[in-house]
Amino acid sequence: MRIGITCYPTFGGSGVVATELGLALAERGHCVHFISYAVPLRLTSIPPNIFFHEVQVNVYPLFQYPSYDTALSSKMVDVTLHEQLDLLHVHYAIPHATSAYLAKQILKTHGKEIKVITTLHGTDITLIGQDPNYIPSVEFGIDQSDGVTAVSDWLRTETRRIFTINREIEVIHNFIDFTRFSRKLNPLLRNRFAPNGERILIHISNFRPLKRVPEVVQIFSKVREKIPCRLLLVGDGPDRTEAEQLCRNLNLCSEVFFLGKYEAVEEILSVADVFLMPSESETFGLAALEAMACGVPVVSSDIGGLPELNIDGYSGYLCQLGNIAEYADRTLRILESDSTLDQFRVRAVNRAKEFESAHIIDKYESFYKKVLEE
Ligand code: GMT
Repeated sequence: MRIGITCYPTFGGSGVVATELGLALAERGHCVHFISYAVPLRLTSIPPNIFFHEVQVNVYPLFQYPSYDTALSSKMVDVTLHEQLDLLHVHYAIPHATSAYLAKQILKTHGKEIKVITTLHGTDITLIGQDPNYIPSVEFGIDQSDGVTAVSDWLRTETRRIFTINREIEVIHNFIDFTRFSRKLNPLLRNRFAPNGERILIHISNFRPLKRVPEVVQIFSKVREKIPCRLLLVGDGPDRTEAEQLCRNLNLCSEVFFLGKYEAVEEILSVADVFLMPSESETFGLAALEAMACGVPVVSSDIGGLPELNIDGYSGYLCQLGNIAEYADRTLRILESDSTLDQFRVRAVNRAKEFESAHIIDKYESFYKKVLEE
């Protein structure tokens, strides 16, 4: 198949999933053309069968808001015609679904039929998608797609609750590549953070308010009252300053490490003992899946799609949103002994294996075939 993939190229779950999917499809012999405003971050090389097309936005002085959506549609038309694409797969509905719809209509005037698939990831439905300024366009873009997928059962239900969508929504969960994500412990690195055998808690995100990073610090503060431990905070974003300030107020600066946008995520996960994810919204929780694949049990909130991934008392624990005492208690349960921690580690990996990439890529491939045949 010849597939166009559009996604946000920055750090963020939807871009990661789109890029890993494109790479896996290319390995299976499909021809994949990424269409976005920059090369996706996880596309660190351009292997065979992968191509990139940059969307150029004209910053004409009349435009207070340069129209990315229009430029994206035009690029989709151009690439589809010249590369003879069979389908456009857009990740994150806003504005990609409506741009793809427009491209499809333009292509009809050129005598070219193209199928459009939209994958819903998260805040495109749960947050920004619910802004009344966007709802009609988002709803239309999704409904006019030839195929729609969502990354969890919860997101499918939520999409149906918020929007009037007539189209079927297929659930295809996030996936994990075990050739990259598995526990490869670097004792020197672990020693750097925890030289006296302290336990290591970790959190990785883009530090947006919905990730509740200050709460991660509060949970850590409670856990360290009971056992010696350290906290690694990986990523960056709007709430970093507040989290840093909290560490200063609580006198935790020598025990909390802000590592910024650390690229070798699997390396840093491999030194950790518990992954904290107290998010107030999470449609699946790709970062938690990456942690589990590296043998790190997850203590997460019980909201959104997280219960479809993290099994309470097995791969980690699910806690009530905002209940800091409960998060701390569950973290301590996992860390109560080496043997308990080891059990959780093994079970976290076992659970992650259910989302192994080959199996999920099969699902995308079958879905593509089904949509193309309709
Ligand atoms: O909000 C983010 O963390 C980024 C966002 C995105 O769409 O880029 O991530 C969402 O998509 C991921 C991949 O499908 C999911 O694993 C995340 O749970 C989801 N994030 C949220 O729902 C907050």
